[in-house]
Amino acid sequence: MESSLPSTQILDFGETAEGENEAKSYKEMISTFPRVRGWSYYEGFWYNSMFLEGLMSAQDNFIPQSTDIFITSCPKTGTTWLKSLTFAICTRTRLSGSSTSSLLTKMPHDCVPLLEYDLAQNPIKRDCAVPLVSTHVPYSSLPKSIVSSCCKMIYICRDAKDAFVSLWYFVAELERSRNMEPLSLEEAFELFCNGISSYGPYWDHVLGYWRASLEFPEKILFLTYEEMKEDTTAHVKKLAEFMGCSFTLEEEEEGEVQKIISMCSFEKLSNLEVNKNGKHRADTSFASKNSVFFRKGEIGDWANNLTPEMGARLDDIMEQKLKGSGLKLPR
Ligand code: PAP
Repeated sequence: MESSLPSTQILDFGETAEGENEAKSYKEMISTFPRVRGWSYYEGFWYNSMFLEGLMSAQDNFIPQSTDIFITSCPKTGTTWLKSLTFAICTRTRLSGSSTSSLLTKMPHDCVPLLEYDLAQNPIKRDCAVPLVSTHVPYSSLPKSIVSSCCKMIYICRDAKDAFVSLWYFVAELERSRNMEPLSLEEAFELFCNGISSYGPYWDHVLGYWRASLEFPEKILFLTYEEMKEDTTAHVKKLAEFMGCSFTLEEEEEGEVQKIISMCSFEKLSNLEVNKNGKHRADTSFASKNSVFFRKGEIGDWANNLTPEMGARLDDIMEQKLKGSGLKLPR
């Protein structure tokens, strides 16, 4: 998740009167939606109002480039890592000699724009040479212009327990930095198990992309954080192939795949000056430290935070919800 935002935050839809009216009408519509804590319910999912306005605007206005590739995920499932890998893969041929990757000086979220925030409206300011757009929007609510296009999508998901724990730490950290009282782990867990979390229900988010990936396997690549961790080399090659920029034999012999893996590793990225001390959306009222996007980067940290009973409860929920789908998430 890009950030937890005050629900009253006003999205800047541009300076035109038309843009202002549009923002106002989305706000009016959102104010009529069911609401729990900071989340509003729309088309079967829970959203922070800020991103919901962006989504509604994107549904009305966004037109993808035919070459766009969408990096899709529910919050805290490996987005930052996937953004950095795909960015490094598709920009590698641009870099020659003394050039260095932007990933060394910009945090991955600042290298790949977020549909429901950065690109909520067209025309937009973006580096059109980088064909990457990210989104946490569930498959069923993606703008029709994306779904009906030939654009490819890469989806990443993760064990629900680890995703929940990662989300809880992230939101708690952001809320503390805004002098807000964070939800307790137990309260947040109860809500999560009832499907109430940013872009949740988590299982419906996963299932939407899973089913779409079965229907359109050439368009949607479905990955898990755990399998990426287990064999990163094979997955980086798979990503490049899927994105239409496979590594050449020469590149492989020169260690290009390993260079990308090492540049995008948790250790490398989390120790860069920009990610240790930089700020994300620094000039906005909802700025966050880049470091909040890099916590542990491990599989199974849930066990240090949830009781075995809580873990078993969420596993059972996931099993029931995914039953019959053919998908088995790591646990
Ligand atoms: P986002 O939805 O806010 O973009 P996202 O990147 O999907 O967050 O998830 C953050 C998780 O990815 C964190 O997991 P943790 O809380 O369990 O530690 C974060 O540490 C982890 N992460 C960030 N960068 C990397 C990376 N380069 N390699 C592996 N894991 C990473």
